[in-house]
Amino acid sequence: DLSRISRALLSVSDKTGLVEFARALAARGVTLVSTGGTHRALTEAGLTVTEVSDLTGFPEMMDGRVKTLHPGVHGGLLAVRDNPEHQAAMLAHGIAAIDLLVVNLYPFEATLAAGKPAADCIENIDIGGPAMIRAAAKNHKDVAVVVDVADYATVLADLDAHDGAVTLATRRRLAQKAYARTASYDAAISTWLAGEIAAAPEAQTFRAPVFQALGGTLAQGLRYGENPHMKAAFYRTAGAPRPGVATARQLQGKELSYNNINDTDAAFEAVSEFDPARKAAVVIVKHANPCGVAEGSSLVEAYERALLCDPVSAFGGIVALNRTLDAEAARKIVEIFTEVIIAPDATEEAAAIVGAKKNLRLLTTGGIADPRSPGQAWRTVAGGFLVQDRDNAVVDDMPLKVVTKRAPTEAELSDLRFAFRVAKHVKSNAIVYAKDGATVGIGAGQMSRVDSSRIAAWKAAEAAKAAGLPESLARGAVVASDAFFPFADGLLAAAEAGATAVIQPGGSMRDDDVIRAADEAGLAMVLTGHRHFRH
Ligand code: 93A
Repeated sequence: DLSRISRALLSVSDKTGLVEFARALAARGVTLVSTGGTHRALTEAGLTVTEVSDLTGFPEMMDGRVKTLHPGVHGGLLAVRDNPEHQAAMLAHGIAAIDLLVVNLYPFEATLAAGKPAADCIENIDIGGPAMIRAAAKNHKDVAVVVDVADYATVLADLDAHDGAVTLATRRRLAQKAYARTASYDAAISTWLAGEIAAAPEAQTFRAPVFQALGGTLAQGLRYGENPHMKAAFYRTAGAPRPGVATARQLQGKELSYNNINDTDAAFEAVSEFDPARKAAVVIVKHANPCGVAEGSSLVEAYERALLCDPVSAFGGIVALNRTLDAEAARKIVEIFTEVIIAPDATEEAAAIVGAKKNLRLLTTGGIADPRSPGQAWRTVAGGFLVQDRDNAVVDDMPLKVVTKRAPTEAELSDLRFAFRVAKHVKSNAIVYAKDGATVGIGAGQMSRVDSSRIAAWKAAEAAKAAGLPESLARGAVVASDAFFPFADGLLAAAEAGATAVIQPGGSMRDDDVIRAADEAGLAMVLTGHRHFRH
């Protein structure tokens, strides 16, 4: 396991500690070989050193770009010492074994950090150094490689402890460190080049930094971002494609905007929660929140019921469907101004009806997305980004716990599940009223849960007025909350509005108060044990 060091090749840009180390090696009988600048430094210190050109038979050339790239060097590093054929090759070509390689690389990172021009950075990309380091590290069974000034002492200590040899354990450790160094070196170069490419004027498309971090392919250049003063682009991530806005086919209409894409995604992800084999479902989205969700025996019925929830907000909204868009539904949807329709597919007749509206976009996805599939979601924060699993929890998989004296009826239970399914797609604090498989009031994005409750109840009353109905749509409805009620007040607001049953995760310190209030109001309440925060 011991490898005696007879010849060392030193080629270093950072000459810290070099002379002392080389002197110590020479004192232990090691023959020294080195490249131009290193050679100069050592001879000036009075040491006897062979020039690498003596090994290669070539002078250093092309501004030093080619100095050690030669079999005279690489043969000496790579030859397997106990392999007779390798030994014969060394003999035949006059190659001398190199037992110790000491290299630190052209200072690429420091040149970059100093803000030097690109040409200087390029010139500081070391080629021969990494080649030698990788060769010596590969052959660490016979060769020791040092890439860090801090390891000079390690090597000397080994030599002294083992009669001029370096142990296999040390050689392996040094080899590992060597590959870590060449890997980080190349990564620095690659990152720099990626930045240069992105910054170049010929890079016509804006590349969001987040894209650089995550990788992906350009789906669409965007005119601007959330606001006109913000540049933007749309990228498709790598990996298994998920049916949705990124992979959809746009059959017609003008280009999607940044906000359209974001809203269309929210709408399609929400509608994908509804199994098309069971019922038709429609989600209408405004500003990334559903403003109406409904199931129906047909798409047109589902659409009309979804629209009833909040016809004012639905104006200029995004409509997502869980089944092939048919002519009947298309005819109804185009009656009001809509930005985007997204569906698994569209019949020819439906596409023609939509086609009469030049600006309305029609997107087909080829299927719906599996709400249970795993995946990840990213968002940026100042100076970093957050990664989390996508929320793939589905209410159908949650064991519901009845906590009130009254258990929900079958009809209530079905609506409770529907409402919780929708609440998952409403920004927190989310409160959703639902009745007969349709939302009737949605309270979204409030900082206080009781405010969301009040807004949802108020929306349900407004919807009734708009439809010319005498009674709030909240009357006889059920209500879902994306997270627990911290106090009874939010629940009482729902009871006051006329709700009969509640679904919520539970888990508040005051669950008992909330349950008591539900019992007093005659509500049925179930707990899901799962929260659906969406911030
Ligand atoms: O330009 S290189 O990539 N071409 C080479 O063949 C080569 N061999 C060693 N740079 C090369 N080196 C590097 O030169 C070493 O990695 C070290 O950083 C530097 C030492 O040069 P000098 O001894 O002339 O100061």
